[in-house]
Amino acid sequence: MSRSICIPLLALTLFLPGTAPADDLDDADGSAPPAARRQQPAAPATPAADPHAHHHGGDDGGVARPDSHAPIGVMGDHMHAAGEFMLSYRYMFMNMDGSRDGDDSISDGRVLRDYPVTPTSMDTQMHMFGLMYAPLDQVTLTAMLPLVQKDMDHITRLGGKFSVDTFGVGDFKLGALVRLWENETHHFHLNAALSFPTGSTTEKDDTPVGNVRLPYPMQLGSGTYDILPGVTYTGQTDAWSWGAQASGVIRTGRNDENYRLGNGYELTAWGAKPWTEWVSSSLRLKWKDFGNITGADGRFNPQMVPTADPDLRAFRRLDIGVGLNFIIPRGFLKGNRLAVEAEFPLYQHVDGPQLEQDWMVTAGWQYAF
Ligand SMILES: [Cu+2]
Repeated sequence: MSRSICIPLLALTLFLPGTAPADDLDDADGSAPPAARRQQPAAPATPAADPHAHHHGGDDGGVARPDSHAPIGVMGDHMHAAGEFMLSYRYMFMNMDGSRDGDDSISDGRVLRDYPVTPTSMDTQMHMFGLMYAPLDQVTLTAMLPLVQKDMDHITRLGGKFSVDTFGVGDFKLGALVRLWENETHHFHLNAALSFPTGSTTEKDDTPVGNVRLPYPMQLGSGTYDILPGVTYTGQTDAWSWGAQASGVIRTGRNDENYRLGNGYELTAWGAKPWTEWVSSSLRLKWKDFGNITGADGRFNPQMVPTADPDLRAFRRLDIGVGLNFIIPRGFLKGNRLAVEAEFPLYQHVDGPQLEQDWMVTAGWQYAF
């Protein structure tokens, strides 16, 4: 996946003026050692490619490139130099509207032929607070705490409508990024994290049958300790940057409600272009594949509503994402990053009936010190 994106990007850069030729000019007098050359201020459209410049941001005028961080929807994409901290906040909004079975959209009426109740739409909002700290150049530690809000609308076979919502802390994640290899252009690291079952799996709300426990997709956490392995590659030239990440979710055991959510994995690859010293744009593809639930919460009746069926949770989906990254280049907010990314499905398949994804947007703030 990374190859299909990176090779055209690399090929393109060979033909762009101001990248390779500029280096040749710098080399002409033969006096500037490579390290010194990298510190020189670069033209606005081709900021310096120093892999570490982005977090030093000292008095030398060097501030990070906007695209030295991945599109904001990617987690654990970059590492920090020893001694650095980074605070971050992300806001995510995900919209699901209408049902789907397999590859095809189906009407609510079609679902109501088999079930007395069907969900019609769902909004998921997440406030994600993050902290990064690098004890060593080769290791960056990460902590993430999400606040989750979910809203789901339903209709019944008899024509009734009702909504349920949940809000609270999601699953807390603690992880480490470990440098595998890097040179000036290419960087590889390992992602390893553990997800703690801090999010509730027993959320209730009012429904036509009383104040009852809500089905699987309305719960706030997995209820299990989950292992999150991954590997990340990023690359950068003066004119472009790109990257790819493979990550997985491996649930362990079963939760107190006697089930575990499906395991899954995600593959993503992106390319980004800095336009000025303070803004870059990105294009990304993301493939996500998650399985069904093992076991079941005995309180649910899967004949009642599809969301209560542990065998109707699996999905696989290809999303395209368009994003913007900003970094404030000077002034007292220098080094603050703002970013936004919107993602839309190009393809999705579900074990249905199940709600289908329509779009999601992620906006975030990051600051390293
Ligand atoms: Cu960071």
